[in-house]
Amino acid sequence: MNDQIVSTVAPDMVHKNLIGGRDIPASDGMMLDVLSPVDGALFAKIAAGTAEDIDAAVQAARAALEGAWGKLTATERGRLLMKLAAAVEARADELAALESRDNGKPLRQSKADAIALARYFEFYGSAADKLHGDVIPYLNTHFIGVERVPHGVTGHIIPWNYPMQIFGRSVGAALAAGNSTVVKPAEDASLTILRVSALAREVGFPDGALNVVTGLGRTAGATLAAHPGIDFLSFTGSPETGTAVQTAAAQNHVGVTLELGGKSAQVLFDDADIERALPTLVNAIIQNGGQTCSAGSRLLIQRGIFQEVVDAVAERFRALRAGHPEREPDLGPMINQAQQRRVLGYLERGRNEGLTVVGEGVVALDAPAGGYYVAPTFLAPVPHQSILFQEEIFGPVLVATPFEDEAEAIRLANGTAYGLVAAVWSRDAMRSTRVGRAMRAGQVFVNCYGAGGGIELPFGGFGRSGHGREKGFEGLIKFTTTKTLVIAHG
Ligand code: TXE
Repeated sequence: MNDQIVSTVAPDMVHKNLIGGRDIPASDGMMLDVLSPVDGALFAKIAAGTAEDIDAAVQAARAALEGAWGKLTATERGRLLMKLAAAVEARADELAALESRDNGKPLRQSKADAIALARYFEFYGSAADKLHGDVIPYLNTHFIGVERVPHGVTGHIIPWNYPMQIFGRSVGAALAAGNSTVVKPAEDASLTILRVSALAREVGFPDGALNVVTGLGRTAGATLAAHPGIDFLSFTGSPETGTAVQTAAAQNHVGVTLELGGKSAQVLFDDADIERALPTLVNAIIQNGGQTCSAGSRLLIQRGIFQEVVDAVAERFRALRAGHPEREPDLGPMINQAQQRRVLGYLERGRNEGLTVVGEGVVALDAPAGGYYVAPTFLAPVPHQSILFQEEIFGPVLVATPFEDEAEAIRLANGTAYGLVAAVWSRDAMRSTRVGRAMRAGQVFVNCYGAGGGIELPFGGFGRSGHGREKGFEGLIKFTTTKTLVIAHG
């Protein structure tokens, strides 16, 4: 689509790339339509970033490293991030409204994402000048200093499900460590990242420290992943695209962090506090319409309490309502029509497998007709061979499976290709600790569940969930490498 038909959306909803501190249209002038998942209506346009745009952004990032950005002290970088945190927090309502329109999540969730984004900048901003190296004892005639240095120019490919949070955890850490960055947001949800990047410019980030090129994954994303000027890559998205990104990174011999989703299990033993667990079991799959990498999408329930828990969860599911994000629904629409079809496709396959729906919510009667809504659905019992037990659906679909004993619980919990998050519910502290330690997951919760996983806590997976960690101090370290200086002094 070219500039001539840009007038179909409000002028402030036509967005350019941010390269070297300037708003620049795509090199060929092309734009992408942005449809709101709330009602399917066209409401914004973004630049359809090209290979030339990515190249310009990488060059701008390199120049920033060699220029004003690279000259800042760690304390100065930290202060800038803290200023940005304050600016984001002050505009949390505005950012939330924009996110809900762009991504469809309920307003309260968008607001929580904006607050979390501010907290990421605060966390990494305050850590910037606490990131220090080491002195290693060696020969008495030598002094050995090990310095922590940034990789250089880092590339960040962001998905659409939590744009603000994933931007915060990855770009916040990279900037704190002193890298300059090139960001490719998801084509379905770029707007809050563009807005926050404009705020970064306003609070004084030097030109080129933070560059954003919007556009399609197969063009802008693939070019960024393969660009020889990139020194490290951070990717969150699907396993298939993760493979493509890592393959591209391998050609340039650079490192990559991959966070690729999950099929996380919550294990309930017969001594669990069921009343305490219930709201968490439901929220862990309903939050963001189940479009959460760490969604608690499988319930493993000990045989003796299986029916009781299934009945109680089913009852809660029947009260759930998908609807317009501004009308306090339990969940909003799916991000786009493809995702809606994908989720409905899984439900169809479940029906073909003969699985039973035990609890189903509703799509609100006043949900806009053109939106991509899906009724939350709970199925039980679901055998572990089922595709619904094994694959990430990324929608409001929960499955429950009974188990007999501890050994079977562990086998089932670890019985998918993923390994992102898990939870154990039991009043027996020794058992929950034992089982928790046996889980193959990057984060394990006991008698609680943290979909999203916390800003301060390292987050990432095993197996098909990817490798490397973001969030917490470990996430900051990931955006650095070491340089050892050996000084002979006689
Ligand atoms: O992901 P993609 P999609 C899972 C979830 C979902 C499925 C598909 O199961 O249903 O993936 O979602 C960019 N080179 N997750 O298709 O394609 C793309 O533009 C470089 C889990 O949206 O992985 C976007 O910015 N980049 C997940 C980002 O990659 C490319 C979050 C993610 O898109 C590219 C999202 C390419 N060849 C989906 N192709 C999580 N871990 O939370 C696309 N992209």
